[in-house]
Amino acid sequence: MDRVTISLEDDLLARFDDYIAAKGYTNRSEAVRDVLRTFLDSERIASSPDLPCIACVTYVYDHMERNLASKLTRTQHDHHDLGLSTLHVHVDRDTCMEAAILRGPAAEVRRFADGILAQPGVRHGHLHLVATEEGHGHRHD
Ligand code: NI
Repeated sequence: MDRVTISLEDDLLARFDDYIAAKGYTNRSEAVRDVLRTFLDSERIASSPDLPCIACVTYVYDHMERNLASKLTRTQHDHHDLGLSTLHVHVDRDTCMEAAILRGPAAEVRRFADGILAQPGVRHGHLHLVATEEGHGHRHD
């Protein structure tokens, strides 16, 4: 690991220190590494539609909303090659939350997620995309 020294304006550093304290970081280096990684990965994903990704799309919806549950199921079947697993939670009498784990090229995963999140009645949608390196499989032993 290389050591680098950077200069920051006082108010920018103060904002950064407030942020990392609120997030529970105990040192700046770890926080800077995480911020850089997040920024660079999102730039890479945005500029490389074919980049292999793993993703989690989460959303909340009302299962009594007309045809919505079957439309969401239809969308998932239309993209069965991208979906690895879906977790469904019955939040209360009317509300459901789903978390779908997807794997595929960044642009296709985003299109799939957009197709779900743009449905009328789907709320609190969020897509978390993480770049994976193809051919860098790992073992859990
Ligand atoms: Ni439900």
